[in-house]
Amino acid sequence: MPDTVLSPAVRDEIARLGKADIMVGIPSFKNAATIGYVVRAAQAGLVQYFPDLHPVVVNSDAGSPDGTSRVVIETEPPDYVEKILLVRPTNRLERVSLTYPEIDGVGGKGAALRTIFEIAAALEVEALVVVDSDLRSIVPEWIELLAGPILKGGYDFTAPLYSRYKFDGTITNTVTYPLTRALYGHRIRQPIGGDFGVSGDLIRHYLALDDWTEDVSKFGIDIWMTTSALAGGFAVCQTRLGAKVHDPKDPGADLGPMFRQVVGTILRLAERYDERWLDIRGSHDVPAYGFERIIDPPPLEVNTLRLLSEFHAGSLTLVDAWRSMLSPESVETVLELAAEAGHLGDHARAKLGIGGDVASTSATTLEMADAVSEFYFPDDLWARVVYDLVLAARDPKPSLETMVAALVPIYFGRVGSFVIENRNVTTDQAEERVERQAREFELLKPYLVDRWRTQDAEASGA
Ligand SMILES: Nc1nc2c(ncn2[C@@H]2O[C@H](COP(=O)(O)OP(=O)(O)OP(=O)(O)O)[C@@H](O)[C@H]2O)c(=O)[nH]1
Ligand SMILES: [Mg+2]
Repeated sequence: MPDTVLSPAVRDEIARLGKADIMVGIPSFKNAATIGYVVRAAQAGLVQYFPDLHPVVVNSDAGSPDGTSRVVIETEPPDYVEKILLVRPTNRLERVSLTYPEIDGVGGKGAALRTIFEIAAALEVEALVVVDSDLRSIVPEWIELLAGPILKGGYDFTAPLYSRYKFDGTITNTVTYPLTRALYGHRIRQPIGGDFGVSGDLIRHYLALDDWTEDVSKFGIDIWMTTSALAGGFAVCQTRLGAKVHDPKDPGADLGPMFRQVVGTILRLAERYDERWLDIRGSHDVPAYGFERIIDPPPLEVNTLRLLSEFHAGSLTLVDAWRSMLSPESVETVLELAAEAGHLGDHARAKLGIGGDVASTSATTLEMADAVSEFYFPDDLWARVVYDLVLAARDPKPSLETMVAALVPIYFGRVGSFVIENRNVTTDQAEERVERQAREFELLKPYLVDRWRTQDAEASGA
């Protein structure tokens, strides 16, 4: 690990803190409105559940102009927790907010977490909990739920399990869950949930990997943490956190760059760790910690027409890229579907009286989905498309970034179809569809493995 990473200010903080047993790390970027609550919940969790340990809370901020860091420093100190919870902890809880250094000029959630890992390693903590700073639904118990398996159960990595609204977490549902499950055989339902527990050993492993690509320094970090833990053979579990309520995002409007960073990372790691997944068939459950929860997460609006229109628009500009990265059969079907998305979208717009700008319509998710209800993007086609990408990513042309960017409109088509198919069902029923699709990925894994091995044979014969 290069030791130039930590700035003098961070090194001073580490010297001041000395050692700690448990740390909560919070990455942030313009979260002044929500981070105070997250910090108070983290403090309360540490004081209430781990009164005998030496705790520290570290906020790693991007230098946010909205005063995020000031909110952290000025929010109620740990003494307030002792007063409201009537606990007298053995050790004083320390609290730090710092601006993390960029990595080769790149800032982002991953860069923030690298600094958190560096500090955790320097303080020699046994358990690190990482939580997002835009969380509304975090409660003190989350700290115990995420750290407990590490401190009490001997696990190295705790992934979150939450109830999310049926249309939230679309990158998870369409790519990271089914692909991680089919490749590595572990059914980790939220591999990029953002809230994790990590052991001291795994933190050192992460730092030793020293793998800070641009994507990992941004939103690729979550799938990188999960995949690196799996590929490294670490003991992994899940924990039941209840609902995830956070700043919501509409998949068509907000998730493009995140999709590229997450998917770029998962594809790159598939190439790197092929030895770890080529022989795996099927999948198994991953132990879950914590008491069951029954919670209805708040709904989220999705602009389905925009998703379909982006899919169609992609087919007009990206057809060459699609031909170079997908199998010939998949391309033809995808193009037919994109054309259909275009037609159905035009009809629906006329019917709903939506003009040129589909982004600013007041039509509801249900109205839009009803208007294009015939559209369907099949599970097996989506699984093949993703596997084609895994294969093409071995020798990406012209680059992995352009390939993954070209996948985005197809992903929008798949998400649009998911929204349409599930517009009238409960979140539990939609969950069954996510499972159905994940099973399809497992079923079609030989499609991937056979082609992968053929490519290997061709490469060694050439
Ligand atoms: N330090 C830092 N933190 C960031 C940056 N971008 C995002 N984060 C933090 O990473 C966490 C997750 O970011 P969100 O934008 O909420 O993304 P998300 O919740 O994973 O994404 P969805 O589930 O798709 O909504 C939050 O705590 C953000 O403040 C960044 O550039 N720098
Ligand atoms: Mg969020």
